[in-house]
Amino acid sequence: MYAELKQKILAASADLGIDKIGFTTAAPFTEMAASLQAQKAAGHTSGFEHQVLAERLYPDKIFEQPQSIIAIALAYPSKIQQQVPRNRKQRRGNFARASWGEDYHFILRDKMQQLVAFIKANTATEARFKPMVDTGELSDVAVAQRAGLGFIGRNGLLITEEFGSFVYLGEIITNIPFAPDTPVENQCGTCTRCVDYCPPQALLGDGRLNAQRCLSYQTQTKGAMAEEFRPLIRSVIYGCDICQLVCPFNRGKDEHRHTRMEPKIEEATPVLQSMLTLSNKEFKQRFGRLAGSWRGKKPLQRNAIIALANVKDRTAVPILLEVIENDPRPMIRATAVWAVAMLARHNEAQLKTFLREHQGKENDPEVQQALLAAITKLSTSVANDQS
Ligand code: B12
Ligand code: SF4
Ligand code: SF4
Repeated sequence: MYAELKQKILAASADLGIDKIGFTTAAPFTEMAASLQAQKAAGHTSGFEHQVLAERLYPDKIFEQPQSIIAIALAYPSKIQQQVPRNRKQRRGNFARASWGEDYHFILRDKMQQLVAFIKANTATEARFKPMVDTGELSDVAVAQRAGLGFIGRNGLLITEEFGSFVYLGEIITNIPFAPDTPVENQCGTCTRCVDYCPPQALLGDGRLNAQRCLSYQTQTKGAMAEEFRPLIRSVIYGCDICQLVCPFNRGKDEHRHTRMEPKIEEATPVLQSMLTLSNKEFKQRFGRLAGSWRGKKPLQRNAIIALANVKDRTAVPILLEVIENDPRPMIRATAVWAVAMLARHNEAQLKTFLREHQGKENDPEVQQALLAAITKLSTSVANDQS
């Protein structure tokens, strides 16, 4: 009876703009329990995961009498189609691909709502549904893998045959007992490229990662970024795509199936200096619709300051000095002090004088510490220059 409905869903999903769909049982994800527990105990989690372990493992803890789970994937672009303007005095930063176009949570929620409406219209059963994407209880990659959408690579991501890992995932728990599809086994073979190329060596090698070391996580924290990670983010101010870009399964994959996912240049690759003095209103207007704005403007501004130092944009020094003098947030001032020291040439005595004068005005211990480190750095480079 439900085999026919499943066939109808498969046919309709393409019309709804769902790029891949699969079905699995609502059985517990017990095989993940040990890994989830061990990762938490080792301090390898980010804190962004759903925190109640039992609800991650047992679908019946979050849905009354679940019978199956429908998993969906939507493919997103990996290349910007327009020419990004290049200007040495207006260096640009980048958002990772998962933050291109409109926030994917909205797009997937809409698709799942349409799918639910279609199923309701095509069944006489008292059908119930619980859709989720990213912020739900379940592990999206584990559901997708079991539903046959693809395999989980050494980079921890779900890799599909058609679109590589450049897919967003969502799932719908239901009381309809759809027949499950066949899970896809790991196909990494002897490849270890993602593990080898991950700049902070965050990947453990078996599909798990130390999220605390992952640059994607590091760009999303609200406090100061540890100095170890600052040069590693280069010009990326949100997320990280390296373990996807080096993956052979992503070679040549660049899908443009959803207009809402198309990146706009000024959003996806903003001029870094233009980000430093944004008001809250301007920030919301420019970046509010991106997935990467979910933590607010402070982490992105911190990352933009770090990126300016990384790309060696010396034209940014005046605006950074303004930030040090006027920005009310100590973490932002401290990061700007660090960036100024990174951008100073050996003999920029003027900058040292500015920083020394600012020491007298600064009340915050975090900024005082950054000032001391910056002045020491500049003094050492001057001494080295003269020797
Ligand atoms: C928290 C989180 C993060 C954290 C931690 C990531 C992580 N791997 O744990 C941070 C902020 C670092 C992050 C980064 C990114 N994320 Co994220 N993230 C999540 C979130 C919310 C939960 C992940 C989770 O549960 N981790 C649990 C920890 C403890 O994982 P673990 O025990 O190591 O478990 C892993 C293994 O056990 C393995 N596993 C589980 N079952 C099985 C079964 C088999 C057979 C095998 C081999 C392995 C295996 O996979 C598990 C997850 O990696 C999911 C959405 C969701 N609700 O699932 C999105 C999600 C995983 N993220 C996503 C994306 C796109 C990213 C980024 C690419 C974004 C970017 N460009 O910066 C990076 C990639 C980093 C990476 N290599 O993982 C997508 C992935 C899509 C895909 N194709 O797989 C998801 C699914 C969101 C979505 N709905 O589309 N993310
Ligand atoms: S997203 Fe970047 S930092 Fe995180 S695991 Fe992948 S390559 Fe490493
Ligand atoms: S880069 Fe290699 S090891 Fe990593 S996920 Fe892709 S195929 Fe697997």
